Amino acid sequence: MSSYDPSEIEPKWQKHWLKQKTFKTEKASDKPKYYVLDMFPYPSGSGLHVGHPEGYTATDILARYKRMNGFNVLHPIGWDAFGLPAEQYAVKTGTHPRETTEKNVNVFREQLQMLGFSYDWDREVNTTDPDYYKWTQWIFLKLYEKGLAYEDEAPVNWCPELGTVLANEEVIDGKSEVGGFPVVRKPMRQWVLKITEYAEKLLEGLDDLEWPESTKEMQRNWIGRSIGAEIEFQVAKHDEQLNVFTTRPDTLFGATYMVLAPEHHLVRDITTSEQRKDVEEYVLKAGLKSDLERQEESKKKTGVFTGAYAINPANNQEIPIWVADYVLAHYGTGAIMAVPGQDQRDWEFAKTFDLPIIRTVQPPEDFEGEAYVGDGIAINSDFLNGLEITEAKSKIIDWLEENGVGEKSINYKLRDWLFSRQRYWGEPFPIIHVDGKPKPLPESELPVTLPEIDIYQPTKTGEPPLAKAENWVKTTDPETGKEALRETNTMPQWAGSCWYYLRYISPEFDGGPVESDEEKYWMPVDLYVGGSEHSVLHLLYARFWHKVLYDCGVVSTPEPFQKLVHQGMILGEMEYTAFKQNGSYVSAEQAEDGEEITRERVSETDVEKRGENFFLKGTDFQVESRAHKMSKSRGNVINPDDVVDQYGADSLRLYEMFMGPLEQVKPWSTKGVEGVNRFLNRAWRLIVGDEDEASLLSKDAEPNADQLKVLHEAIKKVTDDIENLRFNTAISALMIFVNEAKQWEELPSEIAKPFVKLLSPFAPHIAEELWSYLGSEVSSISYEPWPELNEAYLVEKSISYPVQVNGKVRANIEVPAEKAKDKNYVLGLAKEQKNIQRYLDETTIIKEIFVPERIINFVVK
Ligand code: ANZ
Repeated sequence: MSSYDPSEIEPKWQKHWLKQKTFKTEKASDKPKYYVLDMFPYPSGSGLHVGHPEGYTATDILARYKRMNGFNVLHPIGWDAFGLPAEQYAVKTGTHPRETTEKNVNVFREQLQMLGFSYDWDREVNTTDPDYYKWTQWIFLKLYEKGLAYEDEAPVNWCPELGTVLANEEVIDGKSEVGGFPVVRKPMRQWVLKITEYAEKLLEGLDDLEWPESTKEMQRNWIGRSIGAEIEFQVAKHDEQLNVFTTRPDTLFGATYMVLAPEHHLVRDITTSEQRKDVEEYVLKAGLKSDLERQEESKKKTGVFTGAYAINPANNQEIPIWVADYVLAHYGTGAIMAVPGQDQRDWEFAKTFDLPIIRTVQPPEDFEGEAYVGDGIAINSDFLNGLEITEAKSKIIDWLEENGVGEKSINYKLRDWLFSRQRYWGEPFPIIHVDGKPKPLPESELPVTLPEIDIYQPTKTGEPPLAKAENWVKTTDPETGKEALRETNTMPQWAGSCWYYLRYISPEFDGGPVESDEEKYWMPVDLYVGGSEHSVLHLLYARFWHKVLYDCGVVSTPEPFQKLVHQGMILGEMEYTAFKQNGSYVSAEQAEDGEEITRERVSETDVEKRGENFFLKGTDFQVESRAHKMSKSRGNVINPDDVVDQYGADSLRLYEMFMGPLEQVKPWSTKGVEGVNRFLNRAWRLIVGDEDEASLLSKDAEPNADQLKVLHEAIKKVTDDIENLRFNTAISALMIFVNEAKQWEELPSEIAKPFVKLLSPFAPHIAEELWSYLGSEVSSISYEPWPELNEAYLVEKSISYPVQVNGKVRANIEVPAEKAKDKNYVLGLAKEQKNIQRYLDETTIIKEIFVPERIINFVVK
């Protein structure tokens, strides 16, 4: 028989699956459903990287496993294809982003098919397809109808280099997340989505989701709910009130000054003429900084006095009002009461400007810090004195409410979502402007398709590229026939990925984004796998849209993704460094304080692992081991195509699942790929054989108890492990099976078949080939029933012990499994054997050696 050749069998089965539409998903039925979803890729120009197949193999294993367990499985894929790179490429080369996108999609599709993923290719979606974005626009109209989309002239994050506005989430340390270009604040007319209206629902919904706790926590922090109070301060000698939001109303007696954000509307009204010049200068400078810069903790506090005073409602004292940029315009009320005794930022500010500090919570005796933020008893606080913080809080809130100078209040850090971009390659808004006012287009006008243009570059003024498509921009209001202008902003890339999981359910449906009966059957997504970089943005935006669609009656579940798992990043190969001192090797640690140290890169084959550490082979010299992120500049990028060429797709799939727990960050290892490839070869030889090794397969042999036990142990472990997404240990169990089976005289078909089924979700090509070799009548293993566990076979009935006298085996005894570790019982039984008694008679036993479940040895004189 010929040996295992993935390059022959893999393309063969891939063609077969496509032609037979093996993985075509049935519509809603009586069968139980399982919806397993991948985060769809952005089809970049550089093709698939090894991180993609990690999550995609995990979901594919589940999809295949569930099909074999009788589930109707929805396992789709598509393309998140709007986005900046295709547009930047268009700016450079003039190639239409549509062309670039189509080309890249074709490459991605071929690569995914080459890996044998069991997607239903008839359900492929592409966010840039007008038949798709028609419904993205339709959802926007729903948001608009519900008052959740509005235009706002607001200071935005403007990135001159990219020529676009960015969402707060897309700005990191004052630079664009993509490209790292400087971002400045600039007022512009923008579309904004009122995600804040859903803050509470987005928080509550998290509780029942099976998501990583860390991801839920990130969303909670992002939403940032704080409970506190709003308090009114009268501005002295003015008819104005100053409202502040505070989470610590209990510290009101310690408020020694007030701070306004530079953008606060009162700044202009209350600043005295003596202070005017300084204040105006300060406000101007602050406007150029991003929120992040303004809040940097290490930063020295800056500020300026307005000349005005406020009256503390608790004790009627006048306290100065300052302007400082550590107070943000759009959080709370954009103004604070400053309590330097209890707040570190206020403490630093008070120290810088020599403002009074009053402690209102008693710090512990040994406290040496500055502001005291811990628990304690209220002091210097009149009627609050002696109360714990929580008691003091509710007492002062009651007092504020009774006196009409404040009330309990909840604040969220979450801001409304800036939803427009000055780009070409995005969804056009279904909006026209008539007499300068925005007006939604009727549904019958959808989709509003992107016009053809020649120049994709946004202008330096921030006017979007679409503004250049004059014939497109100028239109008429379909309802009144009046002249109108189209909206020229486009939606951000997040839009298409907010609802794509719904489109897969009924990709052809033309009566709405999703067909209702199908939606009721398939939703929610049972398992969603994707990178943790999406913990907040995509996963929060999608939940927001889903909740709006739920409130509109379009979907039937309040949450889209029931269970979520993040695959861990795959790093480059581990790099090893040995250390030399004066020309000879030393351990990495010894090298630290010595002189004349040189470092030497050594290869994986020159090191060995002991415990958690690596050593130069055969020595005690420890080497330093480190794995880095894959990057072009480091030259450690592994291309999945190369791995498939050399070892086959099944080896790549198996290896990525065998590397370690799915969620862990782990380094690539070529040796590891070779290892799983050897395993597949062994499995092949076991069943099919090759020139060097005969097959052990026997069509008529009856399985014996031992073989059944080995098989059912594998069934138990693999099944359990797949259910719990522990793919690495499932693969170990398959390896153990093969190693055991290799020692048998023959391999009964009735054992080989279930084994091949267990292997099939992991390595589907070789499994199909072996399945047909084993004489199957069906065209694919994909719908064969998953092997059923029979616990009865797992029970160990008896254990046999060789019994030695002075190291020579003189007898064998069978011990009931439940007594096999009972030393006295086993030794007693051994001594009763006639053949053993012969050797023990008339001599003395010096020593009895008992290795549980292994061996017995009597040492005699
Ligand atoms: C007085 C006080 C005393 C405060 C104290 C804290 C500690 P979170 O938990 O983030 O909601 N604050 C309110 N609005 C602000 C703004 N626009 N910019 C910067 N800081 C602002 O924090 C709420 C607290 O942050 C509020 O409670 C306020 O300071 C400050 F011992 O008021 B606190």
